[in-house]
Amino acid sequence: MPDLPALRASIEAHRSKLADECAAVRTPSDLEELRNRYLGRKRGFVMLLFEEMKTLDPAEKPAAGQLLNEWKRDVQENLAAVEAGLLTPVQAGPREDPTLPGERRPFGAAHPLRIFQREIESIFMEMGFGIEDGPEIETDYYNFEALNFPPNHPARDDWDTLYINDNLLLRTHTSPVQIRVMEKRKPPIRIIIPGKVYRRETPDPTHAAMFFQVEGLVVDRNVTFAHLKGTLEHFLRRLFGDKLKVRFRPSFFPFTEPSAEVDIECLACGQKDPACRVCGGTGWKEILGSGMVDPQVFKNVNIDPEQYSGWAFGLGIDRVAMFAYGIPDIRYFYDNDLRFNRQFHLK
Ligand code: FA5
Repeated sequence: MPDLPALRASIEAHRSKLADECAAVRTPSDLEELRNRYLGRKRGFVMLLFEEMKTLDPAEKPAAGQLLNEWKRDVQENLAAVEAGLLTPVQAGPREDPTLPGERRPFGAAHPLRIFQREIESIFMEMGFGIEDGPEIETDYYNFEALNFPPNHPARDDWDTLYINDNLLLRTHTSPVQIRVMEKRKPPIRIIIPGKVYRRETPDPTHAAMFFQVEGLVVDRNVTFAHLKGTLEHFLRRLFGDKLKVRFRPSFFPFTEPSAEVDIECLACGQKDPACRVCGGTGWKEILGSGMVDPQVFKNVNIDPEQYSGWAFGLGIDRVAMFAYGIPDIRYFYDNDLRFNRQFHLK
């Protein structure tokens, strides 16, 4: 006849098996089978032990009853936990198949404009230029006033932009960084400043409302327009080849005097298509503005124009990249179409 210690030993034996059996459950029918084995009304282990309890010495029955009730609750809790696990998607789904090919995570790639910017940077670095940057949200002072655009000057209209308040705006060019650099540092200065700029502009094949520029600034003693011309021609021929046709056209910028815009031959139509959408049939496309730093700008940053001279330029990276890559519309750069973006590679 069983006694209390024997009953306790039986419970312990089942308890240690139950943990393994729960861990092996994979499907709802595995769980049902396990539930029947332990809690089935007729032959479940728990029920059989309750039957055995009836044969115990009456003095042992209360303790045995308590032990069995705890064990039954324990079994129910374990099975409920297994059931909850089966309901979570990971366990409910099919088991992992290690023979399936892995998931391919797409690699990121540099944007074509970034790739082109690096190319420009490396040509200027070869010539001993450093690289600087500055804020895209600018004050009126740096974007306009320090560059010789007094308030209400009509030249501001060509550089109209989005204002954050009366004093803060999205910069319209990279030229304000010239001022920031010259305030901090005295000549000799030889830098380029790549970055994003913003304008109030109606987009068309060669104009965007947000685009990239790279500014150049050289300040030293005895710097002349010949240095400007030679450096820019060298740069453009390194980009497009020795035979590239380049022309300097007199122009006006409030912060340079004299000023010139630089055009290159239209590489989209080869100067042959009177209906070309890129050059409008002129055969030339303006890619940058440039000039000798105006003496007033030097005075604004406490550099003596009697001792120093300098030149500067501002080039549209998007415009030049269009020619370099044969892209007929500037807006392709901003469509975020991966089929377009993936065609460009860092050299
Ligand atoms: C300027 O922004 C002057 N800061 C350039 C400068 C710097 C002159 C230093 C003298 C000394 P401009 O507005 O012309 O100038 O712009 C310069 C270049 O940016 C243009 O030649 C063109 O290549 C590009 N660009 C201008 N507007 C757009 C636009 N809406 N979309 C794309 N590129 C543009």
